[in-house]
Amino acid sequence: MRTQVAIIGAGPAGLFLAHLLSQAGVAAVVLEQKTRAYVESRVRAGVLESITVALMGCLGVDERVRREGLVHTGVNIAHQGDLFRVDFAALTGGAITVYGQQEVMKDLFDAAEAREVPIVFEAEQVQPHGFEGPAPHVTWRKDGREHRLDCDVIVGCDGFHGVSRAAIPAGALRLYERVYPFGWLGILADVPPASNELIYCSDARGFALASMRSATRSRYYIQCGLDEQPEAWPDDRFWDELCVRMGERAAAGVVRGPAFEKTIAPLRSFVAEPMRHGRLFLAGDAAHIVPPTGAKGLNLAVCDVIVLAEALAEHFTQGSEAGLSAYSERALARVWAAERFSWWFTRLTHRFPGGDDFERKLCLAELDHLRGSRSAQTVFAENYVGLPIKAP
Ligand code: RFL
Ligand code: PHB
Repeated sequence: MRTQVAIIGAGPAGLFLAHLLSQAGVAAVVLEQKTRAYVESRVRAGVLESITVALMGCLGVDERVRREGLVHTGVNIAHQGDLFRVDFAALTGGAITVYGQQEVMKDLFDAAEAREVPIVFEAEQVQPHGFEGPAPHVTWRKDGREHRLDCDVIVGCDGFHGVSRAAIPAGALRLYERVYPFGWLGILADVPPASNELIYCSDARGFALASMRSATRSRYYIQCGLDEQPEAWPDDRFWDELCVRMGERAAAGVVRGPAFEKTIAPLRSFVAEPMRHGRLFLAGDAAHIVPPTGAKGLNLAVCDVIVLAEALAEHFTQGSEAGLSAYSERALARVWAAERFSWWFTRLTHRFPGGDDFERKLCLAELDHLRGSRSAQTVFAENYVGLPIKAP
C-alpha cells in the first residue's frame, strides 16, 4: 500500500490533519491503535479557541458546534471569597466556545466516514521506519497479519505516550519538562452548571474549576494529590471540598448530583524540539504537553496541523521544501507562548506542596493585581482566547 502522508494517531491532531490534507488533495492514511468508540469516549478538553471553531468551519464540520457550542465572552476567577470576571469581548473582541472534545471527535469521524478519509482502527504495534532516508514507511499488525504503508512523509499525532517521538534517536531531540506535584480529579454530573461561564478558583486548600458541557451537564475539577484514588472521593466528599474551595459566592450556584467519570489526571509541561526528524513530523501532544489550566492542549494541536497541512500541501503541489523546513520553528513559537501561559496560570492558582505562606501571599497579590488592572486582564484575555499563529 502507498500514500503520500501516513498519520499515526486518530486524536484531534491526526483527524484535523487528515481532513485538511483531504481538502488540499493530498493522499493520507490514518493509523489508530484503538477503536473509534474508545477515542470518542475519552473525556478531555472542553474549551475551544475561535481558531479551532473557524477550522471546523473551513472543513465543513461545524454544523453542531455552531448550534450546540456555548460561546463564552469571559471567565470568572475566585480567590479568598472574592469573585471577578475577565471580559474577553471588551478586552480583545474575542470569545471561546465550550464544546467537548468527544463531540469534536464525533463530528470529525462522521465527516471522515462520509468523505472516505481512510482510517485504520485497531492497528497494533504501529511503527514508523525509514524516515531518516528516502523510503519512509509504517508497519503494523491487524487481524493477525503484518501490514506496510509506504509514504513520502510520516506524521506522529499519537499523543504523549505514542511511538513516534520514541522512534527518534536519542540526542536528536531536546526535551524540556516540568512535572507538577499534584493532579486534577475531574467529574461529570448531569446537573445545571454553577454559572453560565467558567469559574477558576484559587483557594488555600487548592485549586478548583467549575466548567460545563451543556445547560444540563457540568464538569468540575479539584486539585488533588498524585497518590490519591478517585474511590477515596465519594460524591459528598467531592461536592463539599469543591464548594469550600470555590468560596461562598461562587459556590452559591453549585447544584449537586451523582458524579460519573471520576478520574485523576497528572499535570505536566513538556516540549520536544525540533518537531521534526527527517521525514517524520510530530504534532499535538506527541510533541508538547501543557497543564490543562489554560485549556490549550487541543487548540495547540489544531494550530500545529494548520501550519503542517499548509506546508505539506505546498510540498506536494509545488515541490517546495520551504514550509516543511519552517514547520517546527513556526509551530514552536506558539507552543512556547501557550506553555508560558499554562505554567503561569497553574502556578498562580494551585497550592504547591511545601509551598510556604510567602508564596501564597505573592499569588494573592498577583490575583489582586489581575482583579484591578485592565492591562493585566488584557494580557490574560489575549492568551486565554488564543494567540495568533506566527506568520510564515
Ligand atoms: P491524543 O488526543 O492523545 O490522541 C492521540 C491518538 O493517538 C493514538 N495512539 C496511537 N495510535 C497508533 N499507534 C500508537 N502506538 C499510538 N499511540 C497512541 C491514541 O489512541 C489517540 O487516539 O493527542 P492529540 O491528537 O495531540 O490531541 C491532544 C488533546 O487530546 C489534548 O491536548 C487535550 O485533551 C488537552 N486538554 C485540553 N485541551 C484544550 O485545548 N482545551 C481544554 O479545555 C482541555 N482540557 C485537556 C483538558 C486534557 C485533559 N486530560 C485528561 C489530559 C482537560 C483534561 C482533564
Ligand atoms: C473542561 O471543561 O474540561 C475544561 C475547561 C477549562 C480548562 C480545562 C478543562 O482549563
